[in-house]
Amino acid sequence: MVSTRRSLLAGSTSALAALAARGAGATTPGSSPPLPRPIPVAAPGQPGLNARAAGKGLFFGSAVDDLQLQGDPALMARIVADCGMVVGESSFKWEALQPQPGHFNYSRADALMRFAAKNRMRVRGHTLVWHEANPPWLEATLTPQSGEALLTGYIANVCGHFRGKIAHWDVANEVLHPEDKQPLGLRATPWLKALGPRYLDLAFHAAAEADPGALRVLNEFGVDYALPWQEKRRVAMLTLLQTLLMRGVPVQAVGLQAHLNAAETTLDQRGLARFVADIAGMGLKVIVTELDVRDDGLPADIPSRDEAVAEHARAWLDAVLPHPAVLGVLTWGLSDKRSWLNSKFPRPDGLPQRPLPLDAELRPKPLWSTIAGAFDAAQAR
Ligand code: 9MR
Repeated sequence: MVSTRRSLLAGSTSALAALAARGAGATTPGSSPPLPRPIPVAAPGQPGLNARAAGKGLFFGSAVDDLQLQGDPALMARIVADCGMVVGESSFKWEALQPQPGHFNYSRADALMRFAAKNRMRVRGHTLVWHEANPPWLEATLTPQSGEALLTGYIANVCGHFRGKIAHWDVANEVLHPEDKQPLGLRATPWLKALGPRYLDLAFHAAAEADPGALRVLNEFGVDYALPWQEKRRVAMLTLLQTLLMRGVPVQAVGLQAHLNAAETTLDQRGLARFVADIAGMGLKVIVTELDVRDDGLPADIPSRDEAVAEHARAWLDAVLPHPAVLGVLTWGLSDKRSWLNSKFPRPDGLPQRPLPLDAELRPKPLWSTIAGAFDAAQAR
């Protein structure tokens, strides 16, 4: 399952690139001033990431932030060039769609829908049930008595509004937190407290009823490494899926968020590949939903930082992408211009993180080439 040969080849290519980069910066007595370091740029006319993915029956996409959608045409042009799918970074969350009880506001989400339709891109809906990004009124009103109607009424309205136009719904997001010591390793969210684990049954059934054509996804983070707390989450995920499927809950896919950490040394490709195979063995699809690679544990030097980020993602993708149940990859933003990681995990030296495929000037980085190479090397499905 793990493509060692490809990793080695890919590794030697990047080692060559690193040598070339160093060479370009070197000076000899009497020579002209150092040239800028070469950046691996997609040649003009070279296919974008989604075109490469589509050649193998996969897709590539990115999260889109509202402000960038409205005010950054250069970035949006790059999104169009590289993406076949977009997902609202915040515009489809509960606080955006129903800020007041009884009042739905689809303006931000509809703006993304129009952008996607105009540019022939598909859209993921993110997310119906989560413990974050909820309007204050919701948690104030949520009780064991009101919970079911609140949840199913919301999902019927939202999935009904977008019916037939959404490729996937993240029906439930980040539901695991074994440290909370709840049944099935579930997170002690307001939903769990009000309704027990059956809040998941209600959510998936309501989504299936309101928009049967949208793929129903359980989206989760923290299942990437052989760290004890992540191993626990993998086991909890497999048990939860088995339980849901046995109860006839219509979950169809697992989203692996893939918020990776370039300084993490416990990536276990075999274990990760087995985890994907176990999910697929239950008849479920897998989507890489929020890939980015934090670099706050790495030294500042940009070329080596970019190489390390790309190598880390390459190792992760080498383990996951070969499985035919994997449908595609989305990154959590396309350009380093803006990333949630800068506020959540600021670098100690104050420099911005470089977690995404394009740099802040929208030039492709080694991570772009890694993702392109992973699609080029993938088996057609
Ligand atoms: O990147 C998102 C950030 O801008 C929002 O403030 C935050 C809360 O809505 O959500 C971030 O996106 C998260 C995603 O919805 C779920 N997985 C983790 C992402 C990063 O926190």
